[in-house]
Formats: sequence, structure tokens, C-alpha cells
Amino acid sequence: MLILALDVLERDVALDVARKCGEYVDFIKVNYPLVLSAGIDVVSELSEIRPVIADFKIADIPYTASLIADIAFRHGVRAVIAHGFAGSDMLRAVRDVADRHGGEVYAVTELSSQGGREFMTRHTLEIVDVAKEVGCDGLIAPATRPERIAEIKKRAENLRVICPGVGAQGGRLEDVLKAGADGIIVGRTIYQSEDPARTAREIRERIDGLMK
Ligand code: O7E
Repeated sequence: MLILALDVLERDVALDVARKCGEYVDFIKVNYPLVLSAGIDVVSELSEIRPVIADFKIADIPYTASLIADIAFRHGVRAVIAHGFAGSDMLRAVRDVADRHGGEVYAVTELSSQGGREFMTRHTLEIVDVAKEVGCDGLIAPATRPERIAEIKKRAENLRVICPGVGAQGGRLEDVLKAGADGIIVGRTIYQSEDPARTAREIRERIDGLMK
């Protein structure tokens, strides 16, 4: 699975990159930089090109989390990303909203950055357990630490594990897939390249070759 992290700031650029790369990616992940600069309607427009994962990093009290998830699904997204550290009550609230819309929920385990180690790593496997209990569809795990992906995947059982941090953050595609990831999230390596479509196609081909 290849997920394009579309962290560009302009609507037209986002739609252009999405159209060019669409056939090579399974999902487009939309994060705050794009929505805060281009407006939420860009999510609906992108959803017409490829299924969108709304990466609004939901981490709030259950009520507010439900509102955020509901807005995302009403704009046509297929899935939302919520922070596991916010706890089971919030994940359950987001799961309920997703169920009403026939959507999916991914829970973040530990961030791929150095800071992800400061607090989150200690609780990662507990977060995996909670995500399983709540019935999340998948987990976000750090491509920068393949040894962690392997642990998370083992504990995750049938939850999908998708990993940001390949390329710009130093993670290597081969290591990540070997560790058991079901997919990778790639942003800058694709949208900042000279030819995003070609780069997306090359990554897709490498994934298909390695996952055969
Ligand atoms: O480094 P890039 O440019 O390939 O982009 C990576 C994207 O994944 C970017 O949108 C970033 O916000 C996101 N991400 C991480 O990089 N690390 C994480 O641990 C988690 C995410 C993410 O998508 O999860 C949502 C919190």
C-alpha cells in the first residue's frame, strides 16, 4: 500500500499532484498544512481523485473528537487518524462516528520523530492493545525505527500497519516492508521531486516487487 502525504499548501498544487500521482497511490493523506491554508473543501475534491485519509491527529475529549471526525467524513474521507495516547474513550467515540459513515480509523502508536521516543514509546504496545479492543482498522508506526514496526506488527495481529518516515526522514522502504509494514506513507520524496508522477510510479514498482 502506498499513501501519498500531500503536505503542500495550495489547492491547485494539491489537485495537480494528486491527479498526476493518483494511479500509483492507494490513498491520499491530508494533513493540517493543506486544510488550514486551502480550506476543508479541498478534502472533498481530493476524495474524487483517490480515497482520502484525514490526518487531523485527533487527540481530544471524546465529544470534540467526534465533531472533528464527523466533519472529515462529511467531506468524503475514507479514514481518519487519531492519536492512541488520547485513550480508549476517545478512540471509541471516533470509531462510532466512523461506523455511522462506513469509514475507517487509524491510531497513531509512536511518532517517527526523535520526540516520539520521549514519551510515546513507553506506551506503544498498550496503545496497540487499546486500538485492537476498540476495533480500529489500522495503526501508524514509525518507518524511522523498523525494529519498532516489527514489535507493533506482531502485537497488532490483523490490524494494518502503515508507516510514515520513508525518504525525507531517513527510513528505508526495504527495511520497513521487511519489518512487516502493510504500507508506507510518503510525502516530500514524491511531491518535492522534479517529476512526482515518475517518483510515485517508481516507489509503487519497488513496493510491488518487494511484496510479491
Ligand atoms: O516526511 P514526509 O514528507 O514523507 O511526510 C510524512 C507524513 O507523515 C507527514 O504528513 C507527517 O505529518 C506524517 N507523520 C509522520 O511523519 N510521522 C508520524 O509518526 C506520524 C505521521 C502521521 O501521518 O500520523 C498522523 C499523526
